[in-house]
Amino acid sequence: MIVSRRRDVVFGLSAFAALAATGRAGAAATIKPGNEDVFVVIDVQNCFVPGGSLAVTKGDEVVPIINRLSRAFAHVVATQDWHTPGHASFASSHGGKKPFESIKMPYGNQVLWPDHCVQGTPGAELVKELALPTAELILRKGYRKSVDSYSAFNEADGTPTGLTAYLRERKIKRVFLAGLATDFCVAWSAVDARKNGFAAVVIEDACRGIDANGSLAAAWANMKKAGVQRIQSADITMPA
Ligand code: VGL
Ligand code: ZN
Repeated sequence: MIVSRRRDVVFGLSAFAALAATGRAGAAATIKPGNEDVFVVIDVQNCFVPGGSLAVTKGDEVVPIINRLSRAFAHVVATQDWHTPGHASFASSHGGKKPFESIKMPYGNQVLWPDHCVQGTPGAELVKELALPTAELILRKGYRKSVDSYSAFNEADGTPTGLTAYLRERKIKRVFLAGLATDFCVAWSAVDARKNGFAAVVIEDACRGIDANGSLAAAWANMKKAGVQRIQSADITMPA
């Protein structure tokens, strides 16, 4: 029958269109953020996008995704990696060490990085195209010269940044995370969100990773173990 065959073709096309739009068959936006949810946008700074001193491959691609997603959230927070000159996480602060080597610090293992996100420099500024008009807080971290802070919640030696107290006081229960880099500041923030008693959800396609020495797979394993949920931006219900 010609009519039903034509219907098949039409259905086939729309199913294909849905797959193309979401990357997954049958995907539907099933998560609707509410008043107890916060969107924490991690370190979308000039140093971490192409052209920056610690550029994350395709790091700039997260910007339009994050800008769009932010409209789905009643509460938005952004973070900035905010190091002193000569910071302990810089390879240049340790004679003979090269970026991506590791050293032992009193608080544990420390990967050494190229100089990046130095306080007050253009590289430390949020990417110009990042548009978060409703953001309620911009939190800076990593500003103690001898202690790194990948996490937005706790410095590498455990010292709280104040974000846990802020979110608790605001009655936030669940933290959605996106930004740069998946395997360092996003992952550590997500795991610490769990440790501090929040539900944590990482929006994978709104992040990009560094993936140094297998760090991306290790980070996802750590996050899974900590009870972090892994979703895609298409899972979030957008306002009309
Ligand atoms: C980051 C390495 C060093 C990040 C910050 O934002 O993921 N990575 N500092
Ligand atoms: Zn840093």
